[in-house]
Amino acid sequence: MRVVVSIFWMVAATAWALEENNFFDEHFPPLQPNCTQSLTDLLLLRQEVLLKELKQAEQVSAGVLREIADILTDKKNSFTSGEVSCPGNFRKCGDTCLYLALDTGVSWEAARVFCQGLGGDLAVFRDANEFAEALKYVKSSVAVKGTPVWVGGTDRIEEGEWRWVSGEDMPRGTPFWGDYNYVREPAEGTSGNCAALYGPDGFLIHDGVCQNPYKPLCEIKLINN
Ligand SMILES: [Ca+2]
Repeated sequence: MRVVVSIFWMVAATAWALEENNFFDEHFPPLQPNCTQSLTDLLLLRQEVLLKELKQAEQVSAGVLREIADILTDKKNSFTSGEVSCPGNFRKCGDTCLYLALDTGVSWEAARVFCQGLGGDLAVFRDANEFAEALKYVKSSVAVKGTPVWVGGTDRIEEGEWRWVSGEDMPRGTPFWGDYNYVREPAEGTSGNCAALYGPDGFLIHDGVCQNPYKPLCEIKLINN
């Protein structure tokens, strides 16, 4: 019992001594203004780290967006710059695809069916540029300069009313139509109702006999044309 009482008094005395010497305050001081400052610094540091992370994420996102933009630009360029390929034996001429079937010699109507079987029709020339591009291709393709070539024009429905197979009116005169014996074509009347590129006249257009076996000049239009 004496031992227990002694221990109690020792503990009480120690507690009183600690209180008197401000032991607790020395080891666990109250918050000071500089502590608040440290907390502010910590929050600012955290904000700075977060901002850096955001900036890195932003840079990565910007990089990905640039890649996507480059791919889309390449796709757009390949689509608009004429890299769209022509099918089979067709060759790109200006804004369209042409195929001169040199192994085929048939009537104008059979030539048209032949081209339609390839997914196109006999070639038409909406302006002088298209005509020039087609002539360049035809002249580079034929070995025999006299080879006559069918194109998609006719006045079979009404004599003298020349129309493309696309339904549009055919232009007259230069640079499309040629001359025969110093007479401007078309000049064959009802005996010549189908349009042909006539080799001896530089492949300018002449009105030919529709049953003659000429070579089909087929055309397939490009998707964006
Ligand atoms: Ca005619």
